Amino acid sequence: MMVADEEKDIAQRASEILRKYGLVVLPITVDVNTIDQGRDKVTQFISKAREAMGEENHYSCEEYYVQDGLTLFDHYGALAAANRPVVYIRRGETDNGFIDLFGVDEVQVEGDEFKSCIDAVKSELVGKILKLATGVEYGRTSTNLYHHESVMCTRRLHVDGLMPRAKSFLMLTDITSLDDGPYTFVPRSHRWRRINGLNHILNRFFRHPGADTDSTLVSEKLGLPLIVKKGMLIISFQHGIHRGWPQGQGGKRTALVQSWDPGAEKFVH
Ligand SMILES: O=C(O)CCC(=O)C(=O)O
Ligand SMILES: [Fe+2]
Repeated sequence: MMVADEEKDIAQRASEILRKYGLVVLPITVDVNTIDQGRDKVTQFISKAREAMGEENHYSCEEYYVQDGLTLFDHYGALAAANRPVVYIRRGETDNGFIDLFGVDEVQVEGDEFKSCIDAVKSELVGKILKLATGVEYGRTSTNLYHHESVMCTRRLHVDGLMPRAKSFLMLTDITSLDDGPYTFVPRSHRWRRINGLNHILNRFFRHPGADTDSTLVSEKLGLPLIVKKGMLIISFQHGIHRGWPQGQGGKRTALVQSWDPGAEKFVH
């Protein structure tokens, strides 16, 4: 599922892999030093915001919002539409402590390094690969940063929805083992329309306590964790089955995430 550096037409090859497996991993042209600098600056920004919040459960200033749980903005749409970046610390039985940063384009960090990383995750190359794989024009929606540190209980296998959607992930840290909590995908599951549709109906009908989009019919063993180095770009169909692998104590993962929807022209941040 990996496109080698030297392949002639990377976009063409990547689109074939993506169409077949629902996921492709390719190298991107941002040097490691730029990635390290960009990542360190944005994680410093997150630490600063958390410190400013102190013992409260949310805090806001002219530059950003920070919230522990859904305390200020209480659903995804509101977080994505906020007029400033939001450092959102997820709370709950699963994904507790997962930091989801909304509005990364507006985060004020010194230098150009973080901006270069953002440009890479939203690059036209991704749009081109999606178009070649599906025949449909995909547009960018939200751009986020995921920061995981010792998130030991993550949401199990799921789909983001039944309709075609994609995300590109630019890894800003090396994933060296399962303890780092790799992104995990069930190969070819973007084509399992009947299973995914049936699963949705069953979850509703039997009042499954989790989300309707949980892939309860699918064995966890089918998930392929992606042990990838920083600078690798993962493109994944989110109507395919996926999860974040549960981290070990001390495990770390930071990634930029760009969402893509067919026909979307809305640019949130
Ligand atoms: O990167 C992860 O941990 C998975 C997150 C996820 O399910 C998603 O972005 O849709
Ligand atoms: Fe997901």
